[in-house]
Amino acid sequence: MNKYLVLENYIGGKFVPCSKLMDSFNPSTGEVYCKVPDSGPEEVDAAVRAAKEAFPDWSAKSPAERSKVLNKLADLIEARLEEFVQAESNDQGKTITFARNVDIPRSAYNFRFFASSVLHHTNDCSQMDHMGCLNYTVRCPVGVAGLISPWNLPLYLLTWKIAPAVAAGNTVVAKPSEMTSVTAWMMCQLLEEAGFPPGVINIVFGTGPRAGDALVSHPDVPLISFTGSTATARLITERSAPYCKKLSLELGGKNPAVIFADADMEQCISTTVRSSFSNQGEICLCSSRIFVERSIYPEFLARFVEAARRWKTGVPSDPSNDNGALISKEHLQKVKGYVALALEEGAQVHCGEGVDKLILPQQNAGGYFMLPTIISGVKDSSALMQEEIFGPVTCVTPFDEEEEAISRANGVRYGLSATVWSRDVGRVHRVARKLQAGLVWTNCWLVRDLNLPFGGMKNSGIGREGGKDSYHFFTEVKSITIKH
Ligand code: TXE
Repeated sequence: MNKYLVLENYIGGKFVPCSKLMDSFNPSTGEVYCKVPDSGPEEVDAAVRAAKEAFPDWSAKSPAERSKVLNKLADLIEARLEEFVQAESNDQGKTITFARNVDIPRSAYNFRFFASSVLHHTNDCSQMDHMGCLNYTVRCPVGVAGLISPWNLPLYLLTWKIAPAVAAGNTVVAKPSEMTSVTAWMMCQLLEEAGFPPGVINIVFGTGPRAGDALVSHPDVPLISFTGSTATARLITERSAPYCKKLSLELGGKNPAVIFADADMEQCISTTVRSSFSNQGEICLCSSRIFVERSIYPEFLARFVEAARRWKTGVPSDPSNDNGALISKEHLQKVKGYVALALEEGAQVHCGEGVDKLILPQQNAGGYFMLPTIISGVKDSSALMQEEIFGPVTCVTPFDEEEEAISRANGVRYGLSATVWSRDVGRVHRVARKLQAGLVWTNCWLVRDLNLPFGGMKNSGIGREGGKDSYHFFTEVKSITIKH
């Protein structure tokens, strides 16, 4: 018997072994957790052919028929919730609690939500001035959708793409991150029982430069939905340009929290700790630049540091821990590198890395852990304030005027999300409208409704996902005119 899980691609309704395998690690121990196919153009091509073959029948089904299958898959994921939770935590390093409360229930809910929302879209119909003509629109699925997802919320972000794509009648070839493939593979084991015909959902495992690139540059994949880094999005844009593919790009962020003196301090601090450090800071929506009005700055900083120290980091399987391990050794080094840079630049590290000590059990000594770290005294032009760190590191800085805070908050190339804290209703509306971000939360963070548009401005992406927006992305509109 194998010591590790050995994953296989899922193509045309069958598990297909891959001749080349690579190691994937358990971030909390640093040990190999599973072997993942290192697929290339050949495997991707086989998956695209299967998806192409399945498209005519799947797209001809009524939304209600497709919806039934999606709902059944949600039931099956929920029935095996604990197995998925354990696997996601082992594979990604996140706490069992986060996987149990967020990743897996929301993955199942993605199928339920899009199973329902696809039943409620309507089309337009217009009486035209011209020669008594009538126009109506229809929306058609696009074909084979290429879906590429990252490692921070593995099954959740993968199903956030698969569910709307197949609900709208497309067939898919999906490539999860090579670092977190296990829950996608587990989901493949449920597809037949859920009622998905072979070829509707195909999953090919592998790296970005091989499997990902083969998918992006495949001529029979007219649409790519990608979540990941801005650098990779640039490559994807270039590689898909010769085929004029439809692209949706959900990228990184450098999200500001703007905190005014009249904010509810208690609520603001507990939420900002959560928004800065949840899931080890490995969420594209995490706050990483905290602008605080000068009159409350000393008090805020002291209480924020105190609260961050209470945010418990440790073994992911311990439900009392708030944070687990970061995704990889390389990523941990990169994140720690930013703290070293802060010290070189003369900034002050208040807690976490280099200040506090993390004690771990012997078997986790090789894991990729890091404590929540708060830094002040950083210039806005520093890499710490400009680049996405994607770890448990956040910078705090004072401001004097509302306009100053807005302009500094907007002074980065990203524009994904922002939070604004104030009891002044006029101010929160005013500031929210001026912030360059696709999502603004006032006096809260990460309150989500899947109907609402999700996505970023500037270098944080192109397009929006969620309810109607996902439906529009995964379909083409056709305008039909009839002379009567
Ligand atoms: O992302 P990549 P990485 C940010 C975050 C993080 C940084 C790097 O700042 O530190 O990106 O992470 C696939 N063609 N985010 O290197 O490489 C890859 O296999 C096609 C923000 O892991 O963008 C994986 O499936 N595909 C973010 C996916 O792209 C390619 C979440 C994302 O990997 C490819 C993750 C290629 N040439 C990282 N190269 C967010 N917005 O939530 C890679 N991939």
